[in-house]
Amino acid sequence: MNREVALELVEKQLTERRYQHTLGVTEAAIELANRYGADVKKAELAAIFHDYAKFRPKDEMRGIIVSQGMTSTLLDFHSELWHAPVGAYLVEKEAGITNTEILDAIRYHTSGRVGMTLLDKVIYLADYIEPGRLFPGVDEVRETAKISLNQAVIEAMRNTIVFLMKKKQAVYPDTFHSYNDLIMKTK
Ligand code: DGI
Ligand code: FE
Ligand code: FE
Ligand code: FE
Repeated sequence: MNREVALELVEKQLTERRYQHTLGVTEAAIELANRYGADVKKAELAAIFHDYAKFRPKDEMRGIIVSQGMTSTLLDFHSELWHAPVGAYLVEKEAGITNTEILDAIRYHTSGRVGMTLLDKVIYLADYIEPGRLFPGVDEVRETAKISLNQAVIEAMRNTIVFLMKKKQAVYPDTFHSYNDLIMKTK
């Protein structure tokens, strides 16, 4: 699928603000893919579709998680986590994207996973550092992203975990597992 068709499909699913975020993630993902040797076309498509399910009603997402046999513990955690796996499912079903690497990068873009692929990392990081993001500490991560993909993903995960803890929110176990996995693999 080409960029224009993909953007048209996604634009209908999102608010203007979220669509602008998506364009930012797409540019960031292309840049990271070029820098770190990921497949640029796959990075572009995964970025365009990564937040496809962001505005689906909670009941619809819950229904898909149950009917598709997705990890049921997801339902015990914040509903913000749901749009990633549900998005992977809907992007295949509604947009006809079948490439597993692209679908996995969408599926794991919020939590990460143990054994993240190069493409998973590119999308995770692009989502965090795209130009529209204003998180405290994001500029540091942008700088790290120029030097080390793994270190930058670790910093983004650490910031996210700390942010959630400060808000006294539960942290989804996959988020910790992804962080630990990268820390132990990266020196
Ligand atoms: O969809 P985006 O806003 O572009 O970004 P995202 O998909 O990376 O994250 C969506 C939200 O999910 C964000 O507010 C942070 C939150 N989040 C990320 N990891 C966890 C989490 N929330 C909980 N409760 N636990 C997590 O592990
Ligand atoms: Fe997201
Ligand atoms: Fe993210
Ligand atoms: Fe996003």
